[in-house]
Amino acid sequence: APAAGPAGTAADGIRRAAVRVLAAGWHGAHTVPSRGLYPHQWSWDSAFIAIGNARWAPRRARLELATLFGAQWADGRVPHIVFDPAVPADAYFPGPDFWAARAPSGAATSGIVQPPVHALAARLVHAADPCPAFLRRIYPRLVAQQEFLRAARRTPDGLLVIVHPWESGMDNSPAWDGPLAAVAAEPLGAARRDLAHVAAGERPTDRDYGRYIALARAYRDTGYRRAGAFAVADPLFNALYAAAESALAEIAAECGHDPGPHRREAARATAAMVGHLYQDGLFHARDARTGRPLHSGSAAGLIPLILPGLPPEIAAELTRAALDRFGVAGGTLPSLAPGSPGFDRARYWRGPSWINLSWLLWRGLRHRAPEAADALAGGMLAAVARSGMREYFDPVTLAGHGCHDFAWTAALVLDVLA
Ligand code: 9WN
Repeated sequence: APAAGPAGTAADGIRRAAVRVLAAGWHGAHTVPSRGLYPHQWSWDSAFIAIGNARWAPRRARLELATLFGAQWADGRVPHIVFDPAVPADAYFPGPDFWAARAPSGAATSGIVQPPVHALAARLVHAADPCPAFLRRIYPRLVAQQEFLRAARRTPDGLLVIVHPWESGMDNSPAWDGPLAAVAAEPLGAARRDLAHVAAGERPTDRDYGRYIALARAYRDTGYRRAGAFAVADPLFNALYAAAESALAEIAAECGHDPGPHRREAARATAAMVGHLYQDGLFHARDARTGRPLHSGSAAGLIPLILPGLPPEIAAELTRAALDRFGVAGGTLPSLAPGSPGFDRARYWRGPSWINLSWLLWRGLRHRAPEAADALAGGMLAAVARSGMREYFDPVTLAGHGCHDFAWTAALVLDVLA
């Protein structure tokens, strides 16, 4: 952990820096992940941001979620980007013209989703600053978000699939290399904007982008109803879906509704993951088109530790994997187990440490392996003390990578410090 400095403790300095980043990213009703690289509202970013804002500006936390759910579609889907009309259309690629989608509210949005962290966020926002009216308003929205996933994305064996790597939140994870190899890359039709902000060696490749665009176009051209040639069951996405049902059970009880159906759905989703995605001490994604497991060594496979109903023997094996294969006792969680094919300490989701994954695992380990959880908490603080609120970090040296002043990094270290 960082040492105390002359101007107060190191924790105070981190807190002040985090609040500065969140305040600078606030746009009146939502927060941008990064002012240059990601100038709109992103779905799972907003959930993490709300969790941090709840610690110092709870009204902003509630408004963040309300704004995002204000752009929810009639079918319940929460789009992964809500475009800010005040930002030039070409500031981010692919922008609103590419996605060509509108929510009933009139907001321009994308048409894909991201991991459903929002019910957990709503529960934590309420716990930090109780507001029954907020919970009552957001509850049916959160239920509709889950219903969309069940209706549109559930396979016969009870798992949810994502239809685009961007839906995983871990865009260029090596887990997707196999299924993506079957997708023909297409010309982008416009310039990548990300490379104006971040070095190419820290971002997905051009070939990745050609495939991302081909898949997004194929889905778009069916009115976002039938997906292109990519369908995978991801343990991170499925774990967050099941965790959302557990959070919804608590929210339902607070709102005077029956928590039973949510509890049962959480248990059912957990059992489906254990039955189909767990092998040799880790959860693995599965290609829903071929039925094959995708053994990549992705840290997504540890995130089911957040599930309260995980069988204890599996929780113990996963904890062992976190310690032995990912080395979390050293304080960092690499996004890919070191030594796995494709491991790269600087390139995006292929090795660097991300604060959101560390935070999720920290929560999962707190009651199971408190020493490992404390090491992760110390490691998150050490990373931002060394390099600032960067988007991701070298898991060995803690050097910063990606953009600066990244909102969920700031938000989640505030939560760790609370
Ligand atoms: C595509 C905003 C988002 C995060 C994702 C992260 C990155 C976008 C991009 O940025 O993805 O959605 O342009 O690379 O991978 O997890 O939500 O911070």
